[in-house]
Amino acid sequence: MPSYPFSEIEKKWQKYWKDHKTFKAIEDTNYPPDRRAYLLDMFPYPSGAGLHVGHPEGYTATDIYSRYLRMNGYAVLHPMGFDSFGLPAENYAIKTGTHPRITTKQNIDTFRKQIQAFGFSYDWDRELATSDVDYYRWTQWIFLQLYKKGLAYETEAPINWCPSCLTGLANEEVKEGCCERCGTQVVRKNVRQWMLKITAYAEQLLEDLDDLDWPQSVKVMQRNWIGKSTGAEIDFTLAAPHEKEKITVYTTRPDTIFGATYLVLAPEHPLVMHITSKEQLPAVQAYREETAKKTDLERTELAKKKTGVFTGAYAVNPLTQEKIPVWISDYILVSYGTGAIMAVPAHDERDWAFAKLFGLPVIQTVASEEEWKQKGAAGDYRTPPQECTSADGYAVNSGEFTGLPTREAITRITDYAAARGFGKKAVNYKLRDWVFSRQRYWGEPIPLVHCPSCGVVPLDEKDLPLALPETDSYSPSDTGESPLAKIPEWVNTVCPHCGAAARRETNTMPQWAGSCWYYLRYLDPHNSEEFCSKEKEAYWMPVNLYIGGAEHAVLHLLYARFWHKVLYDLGLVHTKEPFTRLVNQGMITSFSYQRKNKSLVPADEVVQTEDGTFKEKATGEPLERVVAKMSKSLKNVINPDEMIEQYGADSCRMYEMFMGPLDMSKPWNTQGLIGIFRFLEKIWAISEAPLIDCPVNDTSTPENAEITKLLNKTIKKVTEDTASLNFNTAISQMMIFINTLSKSTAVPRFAWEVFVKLLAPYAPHLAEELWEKLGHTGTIAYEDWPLFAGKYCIDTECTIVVQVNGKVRDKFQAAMDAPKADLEAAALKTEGAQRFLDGKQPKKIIVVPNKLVNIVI
Ligand code: ANZ
Ligand code: ZN
Repeated sequence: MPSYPFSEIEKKWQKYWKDHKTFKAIEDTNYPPDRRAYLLDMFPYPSGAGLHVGHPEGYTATDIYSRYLRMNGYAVLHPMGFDSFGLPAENYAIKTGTHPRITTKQNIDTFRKQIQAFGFSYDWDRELATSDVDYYRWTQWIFLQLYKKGLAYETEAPINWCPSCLTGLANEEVKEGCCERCGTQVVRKNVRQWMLKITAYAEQLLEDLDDLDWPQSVKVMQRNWIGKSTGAEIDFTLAAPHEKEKITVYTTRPDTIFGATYLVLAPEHPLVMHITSKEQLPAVQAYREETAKKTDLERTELAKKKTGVFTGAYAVNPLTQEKIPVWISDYILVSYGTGAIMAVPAHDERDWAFAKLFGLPVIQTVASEEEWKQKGAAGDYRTPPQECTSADGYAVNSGEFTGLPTREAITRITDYAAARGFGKKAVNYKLRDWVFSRQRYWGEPIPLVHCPSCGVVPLDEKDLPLALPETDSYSPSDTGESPLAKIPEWVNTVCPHCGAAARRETNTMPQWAGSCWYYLRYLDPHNSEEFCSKEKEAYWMPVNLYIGGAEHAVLHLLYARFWHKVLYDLGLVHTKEPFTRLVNQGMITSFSYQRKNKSLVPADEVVQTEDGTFKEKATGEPLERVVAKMSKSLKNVINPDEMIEQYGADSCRMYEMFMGPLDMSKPWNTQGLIGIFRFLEKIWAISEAPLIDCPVNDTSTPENAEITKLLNKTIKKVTEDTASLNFNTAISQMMIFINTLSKSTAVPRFAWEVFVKLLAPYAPHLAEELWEKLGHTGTIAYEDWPLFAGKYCIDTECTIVVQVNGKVRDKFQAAMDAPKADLEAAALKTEGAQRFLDGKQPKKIIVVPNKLVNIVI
């Protein structure tokens, strides 16, 4: 078999595509709107580690789809760029003194080269990097629009503070109480922060999810993150000596109010110091100080034991008129609802734990369906329950509301409170405003000025960009201020409003800012007048398919939707949502090797024995092969450059698609890549043999008839599977076809031409070369996608499985749609059936046409 010269072929065609700008996207209005496609990859953060084999998984998928749509007559926009602001470059600069601009440029150059080696059909003229001043000028411009719309505000707020990175973190960047980047325990600290009012869009962000063609899991995560809760606010008047004051609580269960035996305030609640009695003051104060040190997570999910202090004050339950004590506890968050609750220990787990700890009374107000059936309205529900249940049921011990099903009781009691002026319906969201500032250097400067007389003044739009100044000191100051605060030439400026001496804002934007709108800049990346022209936006938007990792379910994907909605409300984009369809690629894992005690052994310390099992080199201990995340320490990281070098880009692309369904996690196995390489070698070998000329879909010889049938079936399968992103099964079908061609004595030219086109999106370099070998000039990229002739796709024969008592015993070939009696007779004659029948008469025979015959004996 002549070896397949992939290296020359791939270099040759990559140069051709570049020289001819083959994949340049143009806004040609001859393409109707439904023939335009915007296919987007989540652009990479150019880390120092270089490309991971997980990156090209999604990129190959969008690339196959892009190439497929071009061949189907679509105008396609398929761009690539870099998300290049962020902490690692800055941390590296602190360590080495190399400017983040320099390392970022080096990393981008490496990434670009690695990505280009795969032969993706990007329009490279649209490349962008979020840290380029021509790009972030428009990030700053959009920020000013948000600011002018009242969606950016400054606050002195306790934030999640990483004592190691010396920076504030968004809730999303805190993982189990620790900094997502460095793992240090996060603490609370008061810092001056810029916030974005994403909460103003909570309802729209929630509602519009319904119409998106996104994975259900991502939608669920966004819904939970937004966390809409409906209930009521109810006022509790305080008892003397504070009878003029009231505490408003938020509850989702107003139906349980007859069981509210005490109130709990968040320790930071503004009323606390006012109502606390003299005796309780020291304890309350000490408790407030303790609370200030804890994060929300430590106060809620991580808290093992409830804590709290009595304030000495009492309130009156508006339905029972009972005097009930007012406590403070850190399980009540000041930032949610009203920062105060009515505690119903019988039906809320947290209240139950608290009441048990402090010996507070428990009153049942909901009976389960079962209990209600047994005891009914006249039953006795006075004994305090032995456990807490939050399930719905029927109201009990609830005065005139007793007997109402929970949902009805909620409405009725809310209405009752509203009619008497001590309550109203209320909605709350878990979603918090977005902490939009970082005390770091390598980010977009926030284009605002602090003037002693005018306050905060936005820069004039014409004074953008506000460029990052040069410096060689990237460490944040230990006051928590950004390194920019240490550059007086930059900080000191004049007020754009009154001209007096003023100071620039020194916080920078978080890493998520640049990725909130990059898909819009691709539309018009060189525009120096606007962030993107209206015509181009109208031509391409919205994004038809967006592919990327599932880890972005709530961060990037929620922030980008938020900015897009703001731009929509400003009339700057024409759709409410940016990404119509989203697909998450599965993670590419790797094999790893595990000892009996479950510890993992680095791959280079493992040998494979002759019987195919694995053992540890040093000790000979048998190891089990398991699937794990790729990691440097396990030495199981696959380097894409080496794979391309050894097997070529086409093999790598096809292998990653052949590994399994796009959205599933799957382990890398270089043996599988070699299998694909052999498949491409086979294709090459066929192209080296002479072709025969005969009419299209010729059936004049048995061999041609077989090829014609299989070819049309292959067109059908590859078309359907490519269109539905089922690339692995499309490749299987191509393999079936090639196996048949390999056995044939002479391959008809028409069949080969069609196959090369089917191959083109998957192995584009090889396909271009084969197309040229077929005598064509120019690129295959815009050739018409083949159509199948339906009549050749119909099967005339099928395989019938023979079962005896439900177990498979034999099979035979039959004509499609053969009569049942014929199938029964043929099945009984098979050797497998004969053996098990052993002369007996069958009790029953079940026939499933075209599939199986089951003989019951
Ligand atoms: C009384 C009650 C009785 C409650 C019952 C629940 C069950 P979601 O669904 O998360 O909105 N709550 C209200 N504000 C709170 C705060 N700032 N910090 C901690 N907890 C707070 O939950 C709303 C419920 O959480 C509210 O309804 C309140 O407890 C509590 F059988 O009120 B409930
Ligand atoms: Zn001023």
